Amino acid sequence: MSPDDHAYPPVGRARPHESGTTTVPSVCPHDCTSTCALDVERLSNTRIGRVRGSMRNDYTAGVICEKVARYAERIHHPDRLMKPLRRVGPKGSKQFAEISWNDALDIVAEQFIAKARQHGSETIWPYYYAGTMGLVQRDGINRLRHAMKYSRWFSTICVTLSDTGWIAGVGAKRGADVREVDEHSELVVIWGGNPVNTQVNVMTHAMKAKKRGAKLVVVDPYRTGTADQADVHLAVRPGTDGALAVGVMHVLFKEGYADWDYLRKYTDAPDELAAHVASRTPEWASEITGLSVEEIVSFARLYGQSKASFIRCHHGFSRSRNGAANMHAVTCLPAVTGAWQYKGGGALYGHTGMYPIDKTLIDGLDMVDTSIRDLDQSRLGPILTNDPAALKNGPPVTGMLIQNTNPAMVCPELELVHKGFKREDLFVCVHEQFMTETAAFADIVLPATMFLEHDDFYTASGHTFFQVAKAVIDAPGECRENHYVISELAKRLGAKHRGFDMSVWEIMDETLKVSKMWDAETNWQKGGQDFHLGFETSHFLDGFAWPDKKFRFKPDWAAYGGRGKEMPVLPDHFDVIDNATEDKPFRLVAAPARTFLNSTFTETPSSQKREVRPTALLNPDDCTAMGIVEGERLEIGNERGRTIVNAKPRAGQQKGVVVVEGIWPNRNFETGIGINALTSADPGWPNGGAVFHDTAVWIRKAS
Ligand SMILES: Nc1nc2c(c(=O)[nH]1)N[C@H]1C(S)=C(S)[C@@H](COP(=O)(O)OP(=O)(O)OC[C@H]3O[C@@H](n4cnc5c(=O)[nH]c(N)nc54)[C@H](O)[C@@H]3O)O[C@H]1N2
Ligand SMILES: Nc1nc2c(c(=O)[nH]1)N[C@H]1C(S)=C(S)[C@@H](COP(=O)(O)OP(=O)(O)OC[C@H]3O[C@@H](n4cnc5c(=O)[nH]c(N)nc54)[C@H](O)[C@@H]3O)O[C@H]1N2
Ligand code: SF4
Ligand SMILES: [Mo]
Repeated sequence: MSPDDHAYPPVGRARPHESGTTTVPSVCPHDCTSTCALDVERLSNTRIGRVRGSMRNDYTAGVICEKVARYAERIHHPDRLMKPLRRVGPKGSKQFAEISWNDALDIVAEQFIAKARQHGSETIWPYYYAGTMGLVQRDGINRLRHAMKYSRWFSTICVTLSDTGWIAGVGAKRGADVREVDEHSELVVIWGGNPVNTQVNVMTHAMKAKKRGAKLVVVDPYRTGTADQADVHLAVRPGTDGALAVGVMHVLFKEGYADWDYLRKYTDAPDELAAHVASRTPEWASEITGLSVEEIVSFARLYGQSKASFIRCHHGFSRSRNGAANMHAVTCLPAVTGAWQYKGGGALYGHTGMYPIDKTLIDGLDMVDTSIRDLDQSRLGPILTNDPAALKNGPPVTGMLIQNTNPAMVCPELELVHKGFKREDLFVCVHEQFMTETAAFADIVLPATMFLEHDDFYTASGHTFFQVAKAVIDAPGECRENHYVISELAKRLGAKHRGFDMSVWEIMDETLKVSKMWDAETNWQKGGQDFHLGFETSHFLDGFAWPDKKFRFKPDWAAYGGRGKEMPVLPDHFDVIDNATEDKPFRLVAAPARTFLNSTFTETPSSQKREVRPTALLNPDDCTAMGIVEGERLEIGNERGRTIVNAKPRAGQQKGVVVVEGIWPNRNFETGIGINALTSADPGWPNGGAVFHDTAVWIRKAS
């Protein structure tokens, strides 16, 4: 079969359409909870113009971020990979020669077969993440994994801690709809996130509420663009949100803001909780969080007095060793005041658990063999440097296929990741849109399509629509979609599953049919299917998602295995974070930058220009005490690594907190290695999850 027979639309080619400029619908595929509905200006079969937020989706409501509005800059970038490449110089040297698709795929298959023969099938570890959130193009790699009994995937880099912490109390990954905020919320709390940078649509809705007179509170260790918009900014110490939430609950119970009728009907252990928080005073919380007693008490009163209070729980505050415990503590607040009962009240962390989609065909779930080891995505450094525990005492990883992720920039303990990628006995194939720092380590590089060049469908986390998107333009050069690579490798490896013989569109249609959802064409025509569950269910007024229907103040942490038994029984400050010490007096938050999306968009000139350079934001008093002036070169480091950044005093964060925004390319640092050289691959409690904002560091003037 030629590539063009393999899929409809023909691989790398959009459906036929009229010539001239038209506006066509699409969906943003990037790793962002907004999953915006887009209107794309199509200038020709091969070029796009402006990208706009669509009005057909009332969550997107016509607004998208600046980086995707300028997508033409990324999709038509002169540095896009166009041809398959074979490494001809040392690993990481970027010396490559062009090669045909057939030869490239043959080499990958031969290498995987040879490595598996030598070490067993678990020696191959397909490695991916959410560069595209499209379910077929992102997750098809798992079908190949399971068909070949390659090492399984323990996905930990993003949502593990936050999912665990949310589900521990609520029971399911869903919540109240942010669209309610516009008209109904009296108070909006943006907790542990910076949506001005990371999901602009939350701001659309929060600002509509604010215009009506609702109050906006932001809980974040530094003065973000989001905090700038707030009535109240609570600049906590990183990793102490559990203490803040518990201190707030103390006031809620003490001052009569607890709704006992609600508590008795909807929660598991309200009396125990009330007794427990009685000893956790605002003074106690102040000591841990660094906030004043007054700040804690007045926030508690504001929260208690507002019936319709909406907490938008973000991921940022879960990226600590105690992140799941902190997320759970925050979710206890609306259960104490009964805010769930009101339109515009309650909380949302994410909606993805609400879609009825059956992913068996996409992921090959009918072939899973649980006796095969799973490896922790975030522990790539220890894994590639042959740490026996990280490898679960199994064979070394000697073969990798990497799609949709750039671990040489985004993973913690980056020194180990790079050391591992240089191993001569490791064969790596990277399927990418650009010559990323990960692709530079590869033996074979394959050029990938972008979302406007292939079909796919998308769940969302921030809203409740399920959206289908069709290719808008033809793929440039020899770029091929992920599904093509997976299916072609399957043929060469002898992997058997019907999914490898279907087109993306066929996979979508069959998946939608078995899931009892609209078929792909209908979904596309109508601009997405809304799975909103209605007020009652989305506010858990028909019960929380547990057999006894009660919110859990006492989660069954032990059920998660790992170190669940070590966690506090009731919400508390769980002190397992990387606390500051005399040698490492600063706590580092490695926060997202506005115009980078993880490492994506670091290749576009306008983003590079806006973000300027790797910068350390410090409390002005710390700068004065250390004699540091703006722009000064600072060495920042710990036992894992060190790098150099430029100082910037910034009011609105506590002393002893340092913030470095953005996953800058390693090449942008004098040391040749970026901020993730300092972050740790330690798994969070109870059972894993990356801890990017939980890092003790020292800071010195660079020599
Ligand atoms: N522009 C841009 N957009 C992005 C991304 C990006 O890198 N850039 N990344 C995308 C991805 S993969 C994700 S998962 C989402 C994440 O998006 P969100 O869920 O919205 O979370 P973040 O904005 O990452 O949260 C970061 C904020 O959390 C704060 N924070 C860190 N530690 C703590 C803490 O202990 N307590 C509290 N209260 N706050 C803390 C940081 O200071 C920072 O301001 O964004 C996506 N969108
Ligand atoms: N310091 C620090 N580090 C972090 C974080 C942080 O806050 N601070 N956040 C963490 C989080 S939340 C996450 S989710 C991870 C994300 O880390 P990654 O998943 O690595 O995300 P990106 O850096 O955006 O890389 C995605 C890559 O996929 C490629 N890609 C996009 N679409 C396709 C496609 O259709 N096919 C193929 N083959 N490739 C495609 C893009 O070109 C890009 O290089 O980073 C983590 N790292
Ligand atoms: S806000 Fe998020 S989903 Fe929307 S266009 Fe930007 S990156 Fe895409
Ligand atoms: Mo993420």
